[in-house]
Amino acid sequence: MAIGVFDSGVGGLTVHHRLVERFPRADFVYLADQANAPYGGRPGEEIVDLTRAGCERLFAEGCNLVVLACNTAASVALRRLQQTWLPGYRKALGRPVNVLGIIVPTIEAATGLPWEHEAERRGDKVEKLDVLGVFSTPATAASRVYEIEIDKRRQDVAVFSEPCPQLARMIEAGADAAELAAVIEGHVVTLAKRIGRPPDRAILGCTHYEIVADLFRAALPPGTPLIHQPDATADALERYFERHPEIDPGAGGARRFLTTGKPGAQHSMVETFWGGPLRFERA
Ligand code: DGN
Repeated sequence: MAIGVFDSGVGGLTVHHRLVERFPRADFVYLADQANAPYGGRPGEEIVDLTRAGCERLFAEGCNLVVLACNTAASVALRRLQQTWLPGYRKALGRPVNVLGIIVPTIEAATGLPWEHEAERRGDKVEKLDVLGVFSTPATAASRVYEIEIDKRRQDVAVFSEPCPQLARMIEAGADAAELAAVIEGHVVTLAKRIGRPPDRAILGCTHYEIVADLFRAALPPGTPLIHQPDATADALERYFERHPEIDPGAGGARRFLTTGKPGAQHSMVETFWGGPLRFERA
């Protein structure tokens, strides 16, 4: 049995990478739906259908748990799939399976105690949290999931989402750093103008953006803490396995990478981030 990690493309590798470090003995299957990437500008129904197809594929590969390492899929499709598809599918499959997202863990890290701890570890400045900036795809921003979920926990925090329509596509295509930096700086400036000042903390609310986290750090005022979804997701998954011993993550240390797009190597920015070559098989 294995843990499945799903994204429209290479962004979810940022989460996968951290999960592999945290659960080295578990078996992992990563699925990139690159034939349909990016998801960020698609209608909601399409995102739901594509996400369900991705989960089915990963369950068919023997996964017991699928982590939607994609804010767009998690914000638009997760609740729908958990409520209307998963219960029946689980019965039909005859084994315990589940689908988890990354947004609630990220929000818990951004607004709760684990954050203070994380910030100290990284040497970031810990300040009172008044204004949180969220950089994401247009679909995630339009879902208002960060605003809604944060408001349930902290009414004293103002959330400003900044949709970045081109960024995931550029990262997926391996655009050069100068081009990416210019786009990121533009979004940081726009967000600061809308707020009237820079945010106190920022969430990279698209897993692709973690690959260029250094460019966000450089564009934001020095010391602005960034919330890291991969860390937050790994923490949440650890707690999940404690509560759900029936979900078996495997113990063979297998790593498979599937894509609905072009099999083979990924571009160099992804391999640099990953720390070595990555071979994708056709899904
Ligand atoms: N990496 C994904 C996310 O976190 O939203 C999706 C990127 C995309 O498909 N636009």
